[in-house]
Amino acid sequence: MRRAQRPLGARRVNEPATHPRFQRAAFLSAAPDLAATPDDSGYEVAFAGRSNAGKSSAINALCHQRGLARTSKTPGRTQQLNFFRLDDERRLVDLPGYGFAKVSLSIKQRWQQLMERYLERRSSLKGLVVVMDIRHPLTDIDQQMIAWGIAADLPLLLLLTKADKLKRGAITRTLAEVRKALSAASVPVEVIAFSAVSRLGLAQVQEQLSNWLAFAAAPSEIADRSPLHD
Ligand SMILES: Nc1nc2c(ncn2[C@@H]2O[C@H](COP(=O)(O)OP(=O)(O)OP(=O)(O)O)[C@@H](O)[C@H]2O)c(=O)[nH]1
Ligand SMILES: [Mg+2]
Repeated sequence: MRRAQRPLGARRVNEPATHPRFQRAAFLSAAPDLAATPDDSGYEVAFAGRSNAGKSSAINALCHQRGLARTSKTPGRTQQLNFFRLDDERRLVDLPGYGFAKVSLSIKQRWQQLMERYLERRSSLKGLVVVMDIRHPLTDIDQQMIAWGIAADLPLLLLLTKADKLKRGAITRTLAEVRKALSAASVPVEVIAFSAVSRLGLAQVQEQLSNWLAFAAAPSEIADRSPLHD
């Protein structure tokens, strides 16, 4: 289900305002382990990625709230699963970052077990967003995360973020490389160039997440749809 890409140079002013369904997001809880996670019911979408990749910034951009998920220049800031409530049955999750240096093997193993189990067992989890710096996508540990997502049969959205740091040609090349690398995946994979700064790709992310979270289309969206494509 590839769709035509939005123009890469699209400016922030051209992006539609965030839908109220995301703007309403509020912090729900932080869980250090699976036992502390909220009820496993309804619909959940999780954001995974290397430390400092831009997960929390992506969630904030998506929800139009600067301080919703805490961002930091210090890698490894988010060490718990942070849950954000969209409504009674829908949540976003900011997962602990991975790949940061200077942590012990036992912390790494604990993280690995937590991620694998969460992806495998969480039945409300409807899709996994893997956030990668567009300048260094698909590192070994990203590929491990993607492999766990595929093993758990989760549809994937690969968000190539910090696209504001690259020129258009390099963005297009990287998009093509990452799509090619995942072309044989056994789950649906969408790859989007994104920037929390310029808001490039924001509308596409909202659309994908709205599908996963089973938000009913607003009446105006239904009216816009051609009957041929219903
Ligand atoms: N230029 C640019 N900087 C970004 C973008 N997204 C995030 N950043 C910066 O990258 C740094 C890390 O962003 P975070 O959102 O905190 O990253 P994170 O993945 O949540 O990191 P951890 O919580 O440590 O796992 C911050 O200094 C952000 O301001 C982006 O799209 N463009
Ligand atoms: Mg974070």
